[in-house]
Amino acid sequence: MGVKRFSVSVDNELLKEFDELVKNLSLDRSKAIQQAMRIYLLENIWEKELGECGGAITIIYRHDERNNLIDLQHNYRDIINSTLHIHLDEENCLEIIAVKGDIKKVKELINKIKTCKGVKQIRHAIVEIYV
Ligand code: NI
Repeated sequence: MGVKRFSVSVDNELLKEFDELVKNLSLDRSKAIQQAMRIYLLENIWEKELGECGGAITIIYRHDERNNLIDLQHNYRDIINSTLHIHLDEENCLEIIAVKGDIKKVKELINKIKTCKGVKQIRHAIVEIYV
C-alpha cells in the first residue's frame, strides 16, 4: 500500500474553513483529506458505469409545482425499492428514495430528478454493491 505525499493549491478562505472543521472533529489535515477523497470517490461512482449500486436519493421539492416526479418514479420502478415522503410544511416535501440496481440507471434517474420542476435540493448517498 504505502503512503504518498502531495501538495495542492487551495483558496485561503476554503482552507481556513476546512482547518476549523478538522480541528473541531479532532482530526488532522491528512486524515480529513483522506475521508473527503473517499466520499468524493463514492459520490462519483458513476464514472465506472459498470455494476450494481444501492442507496438513497434525498430530495426537497415544492409539491404545488406540477412536476413529473411521480411519473418518473413509476418509470424507474425496477430500481426503486421504496419511497419515504415527508410533508415539511404547506409547500415543501422531503422525499427519500431507496434505490438498488444498475449504476448507469441510478445515475440516469438522479439526472432526470435534477431537471424536474420544483426540485430545490437533491443529494445522494450511493454505495457500490459487490457480489
Ligand atoms: Ni408532501
